[in-house]
Amino acid sequence: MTQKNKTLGEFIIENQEEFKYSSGELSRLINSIRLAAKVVNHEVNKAGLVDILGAVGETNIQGENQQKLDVFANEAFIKTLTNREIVCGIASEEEDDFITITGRNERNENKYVVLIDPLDGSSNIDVNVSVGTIFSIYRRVTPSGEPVTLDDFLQPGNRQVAAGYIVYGTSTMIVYTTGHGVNGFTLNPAIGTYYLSHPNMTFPKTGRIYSVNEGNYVHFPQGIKDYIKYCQKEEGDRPYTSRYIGSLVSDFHRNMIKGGIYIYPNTAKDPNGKLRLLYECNPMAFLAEQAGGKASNGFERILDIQPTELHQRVPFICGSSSMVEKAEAFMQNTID
Ligand code: P6P
Repeated sequence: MTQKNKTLGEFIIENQEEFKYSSGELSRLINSIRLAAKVVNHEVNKAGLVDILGAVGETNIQGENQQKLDVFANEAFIKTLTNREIVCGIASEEEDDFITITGRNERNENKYVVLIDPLDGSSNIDVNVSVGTIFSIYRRVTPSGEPVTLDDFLQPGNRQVAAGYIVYGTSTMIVYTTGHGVNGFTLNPAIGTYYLSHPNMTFPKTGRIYSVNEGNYVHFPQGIKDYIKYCQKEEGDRPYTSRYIGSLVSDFHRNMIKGGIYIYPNTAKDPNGKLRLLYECNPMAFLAEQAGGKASNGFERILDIQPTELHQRVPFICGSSSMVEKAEAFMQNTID
């Protein structure tokens, strides 16, 4: 079958043998994420038409206003993953603690846990700018059949078995990896089917786009200030172009296609950075590396960081490898 008219379902079946140890569970897990994404996509696309905009008046553990779509997306993914009894535990940006999934017989023999940011970039919802869902999948480390513990979730990103995102943009796409490259699938909303539209996605080694919220410039570490000035300097192929959507999934997706770097450093408001390690940085870092890019906190590989808490934040520099290396050199003051 030619690449261009392969569906996500056909792709999963064709690549089943790549999910080592999996008895089809990982395939069923990706399929359940596909279903939940369609449910969320339907609501996101009509957000302006029904009274689903605006905050529910509550805040999540991040201290952020919860948007109604945040709550809807969180419930959609948790319900789908729970009903299909494919995972033994779930952690979500919208949930203070992880959720234990017990099977019908109270013993859950499933071997995967999922960590999700159900609707990233939600501050863009009310202004009709693209948002996304980010997911990260690990094999549990505690004994099968027992309730999951925090140890199952606090695994370094280099232990992920799969990761991906859904971008609800001008078109809805699922982009994911199981450790064998990155592939993108575009939803045909007329028939509710995802088609392989972006096979073997790869980050260009370099690029001319930098994505950072320069409103926080005065609070950036000196190395990031120096890197931004480097991007803006008239020299060689510079100045670069500044593009910042305020939605990690959208900025990442554009940079992976065109080449570029995304930076969210520590700031006065977020001394450890704003992005969460477990369900934003690790999955995006896994995708970036699988696509030939890089992801670091300025000093070490994101995927090697040993997590210490569920909602911990880290500084995040991610994108084309040569751009990330240059930013790291400024951060480590080893620029020549
Ligand atoms: P700021 C959205 O809240 C998010 O987590 C990312 O999707 C986005 O890149 C970033 O925060 C935007 O944060 O502080 O620039 O508005």
